[in-house]
Amino acid sequence: MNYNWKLPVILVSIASILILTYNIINEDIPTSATMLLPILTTLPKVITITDPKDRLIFIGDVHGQFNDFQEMIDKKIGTLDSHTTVILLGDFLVKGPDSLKVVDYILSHQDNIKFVFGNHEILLFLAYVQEYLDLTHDHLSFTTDKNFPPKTFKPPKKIHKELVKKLGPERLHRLASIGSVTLRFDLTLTSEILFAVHAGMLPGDFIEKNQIPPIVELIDMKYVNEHDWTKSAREEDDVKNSKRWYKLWDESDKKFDNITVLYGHDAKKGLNIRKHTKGLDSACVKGGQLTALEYTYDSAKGHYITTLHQVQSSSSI
Ligand SMILES: [Mn+2]
Repeated sequence: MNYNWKLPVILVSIASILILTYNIINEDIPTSATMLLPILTTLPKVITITDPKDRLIFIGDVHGQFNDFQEMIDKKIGTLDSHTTVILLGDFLVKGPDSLKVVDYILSHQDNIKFVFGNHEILLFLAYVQEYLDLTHDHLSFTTDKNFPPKTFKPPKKIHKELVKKLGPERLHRLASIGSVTLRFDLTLTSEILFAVHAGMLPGDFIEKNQIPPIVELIDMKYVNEHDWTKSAREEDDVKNSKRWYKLWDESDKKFDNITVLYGHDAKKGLNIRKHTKGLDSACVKGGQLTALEYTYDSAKGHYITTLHQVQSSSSI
C-alpha cells in the first residue's frame, strides 16, 4: 500500500525536476542582468595629449544628420589618422533621418571618434530601460548621481521609443559601455584643460574638491541661479535669479584661466564662442549648419590655435 503510494509521488517529483530544469535552461529572460546597461559615469574620462602633431576636433549636435557629418569629415577634417581625434558633443542621435548610420560609423571608428552623451542619448537609455525592458528608471544607474532623473527632466517621447527599437540592445550597450557624460583633455604642452560636455558646466566643476555636478547640469542646463549654483535648469522660469551658465565663466576666477568648456545643446542661441566656453550647436537638424572647432598645436608660437569649420545642413525640417 505504502509502496504504491510512494511510486507516483517519486515519478511526479522526478518529472517536475526535469520540467523545471528544462524551463530554466530554455527560459528566454529578456530582463536578465546582461540586458541591463552598464553603470554610466558622470566623472570625466581623462585623455592626455602630449604630441604636438595631435589635433582635436569638437563637433556640435549632429542629431542623426549623417550626410552632414560625413561631409564635415570628408571636406573639412580629412583623413582620420592616428593624430586625429573627433569628439561629438552629445545629441548625435534622434530627430534626423540617419541615427543608425551615425552610431555604426562611430562604433566602427572608435580609435578616432569619442563622444559624450546628450539629453537625447540619456532619453534613449531611459526609454530602453522603461519601455523595452519594462523596468523602473532606477535600473539606469550613474556612479555619482543617485537622484536622476529629477522631475524637471522630461521623460522619453515616442521618437526615443521608436529609435530604441531600431537600434536594438547591442548598439545601446556598446554606446553605454564606451561613452561618458564628460570628457577631459589635458593638453600637457600648454597646461590647458578642455572639458567636453553636452549642455554645460560651472567654474570649479570637477576641479574644486567635492564640486561634482548632477547629470542634469551636464546634459540639460541652460540657466543657473547666479546666487546658488547648485540650482540649474533648462527653462529660464524654472530657476530663480536665472542667468545663462556660460556668463559665470566670463567673470570667473583667474585660477580657471587654463580651462575651456566645449558644448552643444543650445541650438536656439547658436554658435557661441567665448573665452572659456565654446557653444557649437548651430541647429544642423533644423536647416542650419553643422559646426566643428579644431585645435592644432602651433610649434613656432608655442600655443594651440583653433579653426572653425562649418557645413550647410541638407536638412529640410
Ligand atoms: Mn540637447
